[in-house]
Amino acid sequence: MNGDQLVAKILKKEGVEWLSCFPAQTLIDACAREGIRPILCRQERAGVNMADGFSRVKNGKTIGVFTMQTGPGAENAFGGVAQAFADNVPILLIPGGQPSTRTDVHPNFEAVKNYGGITKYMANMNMVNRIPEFMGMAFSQLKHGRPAPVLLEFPRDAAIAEIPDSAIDNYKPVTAFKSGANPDDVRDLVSALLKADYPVINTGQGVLYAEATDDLVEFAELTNVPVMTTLAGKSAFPEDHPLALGTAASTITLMSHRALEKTDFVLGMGTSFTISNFNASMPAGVTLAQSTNAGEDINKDYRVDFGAVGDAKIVLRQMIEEAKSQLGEHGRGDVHGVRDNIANDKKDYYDQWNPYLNSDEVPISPYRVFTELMKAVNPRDAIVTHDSGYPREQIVPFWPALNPRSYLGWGKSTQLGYGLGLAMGAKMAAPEKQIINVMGDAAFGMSGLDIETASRSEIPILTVVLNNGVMTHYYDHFPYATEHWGTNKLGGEYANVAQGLGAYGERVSSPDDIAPAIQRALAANREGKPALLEMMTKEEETTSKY
Ligand SMILES: Cc1ncc(C[n+]2csc(CCOP(=O)(O)OP(=O)(O)O)c2C)c(N)n1
Ligand SMILES: [Mg+2]
Repeated sequence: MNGDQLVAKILKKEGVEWLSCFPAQTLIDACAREGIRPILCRQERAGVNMADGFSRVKNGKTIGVFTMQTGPGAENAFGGVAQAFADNVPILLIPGGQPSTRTDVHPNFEAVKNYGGITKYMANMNMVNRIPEFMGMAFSQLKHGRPAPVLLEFPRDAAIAEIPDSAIDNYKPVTAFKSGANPDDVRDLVSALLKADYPVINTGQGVLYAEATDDLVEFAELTNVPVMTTLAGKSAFPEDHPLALGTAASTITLMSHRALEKTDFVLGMGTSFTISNFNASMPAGVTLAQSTNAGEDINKDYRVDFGAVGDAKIVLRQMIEEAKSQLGEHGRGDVHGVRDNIANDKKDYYDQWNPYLNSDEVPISPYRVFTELMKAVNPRDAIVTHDSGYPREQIVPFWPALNPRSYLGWGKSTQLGYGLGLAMGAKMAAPEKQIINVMGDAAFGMSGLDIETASRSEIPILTVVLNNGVMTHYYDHFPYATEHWGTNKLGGEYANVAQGLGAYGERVSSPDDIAPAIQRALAANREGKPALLEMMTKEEETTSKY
């Protein structure tokens, strides 16, 4: 066999059943022959985003793979890889590479020379007999430590070089090994948490990757500590739980806001504790504790007083045992009136926001769109994601994430257009779920043509475009250009575009028409067709910030 065939067979052994791709790349055909379904995207960034959405929903247990040609393919994928790197998503990139006779010649693009800042490991897989070694290292990097993209540049000469068929026999799929924390660290952390007056837990996506939601619920109930999530951690704790504070991102629930005002102790569970525009800041002067499997993130942005380094599930089991040894098998009751506080804050929150969520305005309020979506689908059976801009700001605090990965929160980088590929990758990972991505009109412009990928490949997702004809609030960033040139404005008929790309498309202008239009779109999805609903919305600038 040749190098391509060997890579394809190794991918198969690693559990890869499909890959997103864009040619010219001979690996695509080798994979197809191994029964790995190739899904050809319309541009590389969307293909990378698909691999990313797949890895997220699979919690990195199976890895999303994207392959593309050397030169333009490798160059054009950069944005997608940067997004995955910023959000800590494990994906495997296999760009073609210059043959060894053409390296180090201007202006040939060499991926390994250019991707260093946005991958955790990369190599030039330049000798056919080293393929198993490189693939093993790549999968090991993907399954250990802080998740991130990994890149194997695969030059043509290694791809066509022959190797005995037996080369595949010795390849063993990578096992993910895990570790817990130092028991003394766990004891100190739990002791301090139990002594605090109003401790809260801020949960990140480490809990999702460790599949530790049940353990987190158990610990929270045992100790009666309320739980908020970061943007990436949204869905790691059920948002209908009496101890749930909701999401604390750039926009934040009132329950999270008040808890952060009151607290004297925050435990960051499975989080990098990154300071970002899209995460709530931790209050000054409170005791901080942090648990992560990436030791390099301890003390990165916040100096912490207590730490527990390890896999979130193992650490939570340790914390549960420690809490039981201090409190007894049944834990402690509602020592700080926490549940009533949350219930009261939640009532205040919805008293304030129900007028927005039930708005009858024309043009339509985006909040009303979310309300109708929440009524039309069971959030437990859905995976929802936003795009960059006000759609994210507006949906994040209100969409109820009730089970793990039912919402994909993102925003360490905030690339417009990411949500579409992400949603398609999520559908590949969870075909039984109703996938919804909510994007603005500027976001659609970035990636909308990949609706055709969804039609052609029968990936039936629902895209909701909030078409307000502007980039919301951008008039404020360039007032002169707005007044004289309309630089904040956009135009387009996106339902028509979607129809032209083979999807079900419908434009909705009146609030009364939202619910029936959603039903028609969901029906199209059930028939295997992607759908796009173009909601003619107002430029709504009000967001849940306190
Ligand atoms: C690739 C990229 N370029 C620029 C930005 C900055 N940005 C964030 S939101 C936004 C405008 C979004 O407008 P739209 O999609 O119409 O959503 P709206 O906020 O109007 O609902 C821009 C330009 C970005 N996030 N990504
Ligand atoms: Mg807009």
